[in-house]
Amino acid sequence: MKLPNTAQVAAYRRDGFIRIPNFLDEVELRRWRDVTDDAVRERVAGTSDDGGFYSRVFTQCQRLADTHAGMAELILDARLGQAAALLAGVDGVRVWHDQALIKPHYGNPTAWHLDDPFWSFDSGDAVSVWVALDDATIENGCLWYLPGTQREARYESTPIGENFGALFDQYPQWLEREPIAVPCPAGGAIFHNGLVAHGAGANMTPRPRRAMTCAFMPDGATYNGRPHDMLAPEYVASLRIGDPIDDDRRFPLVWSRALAGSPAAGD
Ligand SMILES: O=C(O)CCC(=O)C(=O)O
Ligand SMILES: [Fe+2]
Repeated sequence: MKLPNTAQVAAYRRDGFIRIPNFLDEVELRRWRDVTDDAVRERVAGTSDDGGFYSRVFTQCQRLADTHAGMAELILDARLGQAAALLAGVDGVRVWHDQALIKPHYGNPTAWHLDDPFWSFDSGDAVSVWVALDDATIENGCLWYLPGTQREARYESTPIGENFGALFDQYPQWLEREPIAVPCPAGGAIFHNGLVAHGAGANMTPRPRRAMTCAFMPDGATYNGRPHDMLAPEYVASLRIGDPIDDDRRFPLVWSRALAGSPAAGD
């Protein structure tokens, strides 16, 4: 697993995303694929596709690390957290949620959206990693970004629904911007800021486009009052707006400068 270098950190800070090809080596990629396939198979066993639009945007499985030991090993790898912390420029990161995102063959596009406004903390430093388990291409629904939009975003959520461009009703000033397609080879990773505008095209191929992702919350992020499945009722009951979301059991600290006893240096 590769840590971002100085140029990649600078590009991330400017654009709100960075692609790191060869993030995983071949052995690691095989493991990420096997573990993700197994964890998803286990999670979806006995459930059925409701046939709705969203179920064909992707098969989405969150918090697989909570129920699958192999996935926990991958997601709680301190190097993954260190890469995220280094890009965001923060002293520590916690898992908000991992999620497998398997866009099925001929799957629907992923509507343009921002991530952080769905979440229970407001932060300009939230960072997600998106690991390509298959080559993500223009044909099968790779990610697209509007560079720099993380600096102009507000904490208002747009549904990831059938209305592909609904985000632009909220941000008409972004309609004139040119989006960047970010194809990513299998084993590569894209890191993005939780406030940067992004989406993905339809999968125009007869094969799935698999990705394993994780959203990291900067250590010290505080509760904003927004409900979310990640916050169990008994935990919400213990939280007041402004309290740090820092229960180590629910939101593990994957990497912190203090624990590592070293800077988040990448090169
Ligand atoms: O995989 C996709 O199509 C969308 C991914 C995404 O929105 C994310 O990782 O935040
Ligand atoms: Fe997203």
